[in-house]
Amino acid sequence: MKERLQELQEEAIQQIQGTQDLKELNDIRVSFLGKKGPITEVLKGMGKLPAEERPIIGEVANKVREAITNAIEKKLATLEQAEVEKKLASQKIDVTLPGRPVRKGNHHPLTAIVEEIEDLFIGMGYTIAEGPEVESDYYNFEALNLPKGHPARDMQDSFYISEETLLRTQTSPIQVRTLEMHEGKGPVRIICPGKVYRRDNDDATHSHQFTQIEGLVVDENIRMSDLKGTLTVFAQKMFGEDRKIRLRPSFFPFTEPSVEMDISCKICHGEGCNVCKGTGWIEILGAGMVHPNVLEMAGFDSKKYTGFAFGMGPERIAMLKYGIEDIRNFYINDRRFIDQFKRA
Ligand code: FA5
Ligand code: MG
Repeated sequence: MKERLQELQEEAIQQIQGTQDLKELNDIRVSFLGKKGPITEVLKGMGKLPAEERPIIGEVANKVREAITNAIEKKLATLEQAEVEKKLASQKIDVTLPGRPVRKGNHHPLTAIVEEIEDLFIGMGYTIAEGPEVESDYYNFEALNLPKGHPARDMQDSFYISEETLLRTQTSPIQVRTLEMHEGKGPVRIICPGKVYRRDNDDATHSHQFTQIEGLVVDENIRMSDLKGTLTVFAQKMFGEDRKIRLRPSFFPFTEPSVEMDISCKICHGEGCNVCKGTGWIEILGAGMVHPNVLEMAGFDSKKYTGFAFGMGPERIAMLKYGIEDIRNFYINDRRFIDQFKRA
């Protein structure tokens, strides 16, 4: 019996030393030390031994168990250590690898030009006003001296939402909203940037959704010369003194007299091209002296107060300033286009 136990011990230790695998090691433990294992089997036969031999065999059996258990624990420790080292080796971090660069964003060129124009007018004492893009027929047209059925409504093909609401076709309704808020008292000096919508056919200089910046100044003794001076300062700051500016007589129902301002084309320098449609000039804004009807409807005394207003297209201004040949570039989100306008 003693020999059998010793054989088992040798056999177990051989197997334990031979394995390189944690699971296999556990299997060895179960197979030798488990309830159905050979050692338990041997001990079951102890009852047949003479009484004086039993404690001797019992002691041997305990020693064998202890030896196997110790061998397993030792092996377990080595295998676990090896496992940790393997992990460390495979998950090593190379701290000398270069990092991934973080991409810096930049302003969309349209945002940048609107902010530049805002800054310019804020510098001249204007404040910024805003209004809704879904606008009532009253503010977009009627209060601007364009009653229902007025032929000049056709100048701006509109997206109607219902009989009385539409996507604003211009930022001019903010003129009326601002005047109403002032309750008949000047001075008023604001600019209003925002999106506007028209059923225009898209081409190099027209988009069905575009941006306008409205300007409005109302006070006592405001004259046409104030408008002209303001627009000239604006154009020179924006485009440089060498670019040509011209004011043409025009018509808007909400201004009288009315003008439009053109800037000489940057693409062809006045010779005529696709962008300026062969004229050498590009229209950037409409303007004029606020019509007395508009002032009166908004609660201002038109005998005491006069004013001027203008509405410009920042896309057109950016095109002229940077030589952009197609307005659609602002809306197709091509990074190669947008990234050219990174600020220094
Ligand atoms: C107006 O919208 C008037 N509300 C401007 C105004 C304001 C006049 C205050 C008098 C007093 P107009 O339709 O011309 O006017 O448009 C003004 C500017 O918006 C144009 O000069 C042009 O720069 C720009 N614009 C007009 N239509 C488009 C379009 N489809 N795409 C891009 N820009 C446009
Ligand atoms: Mg026009």
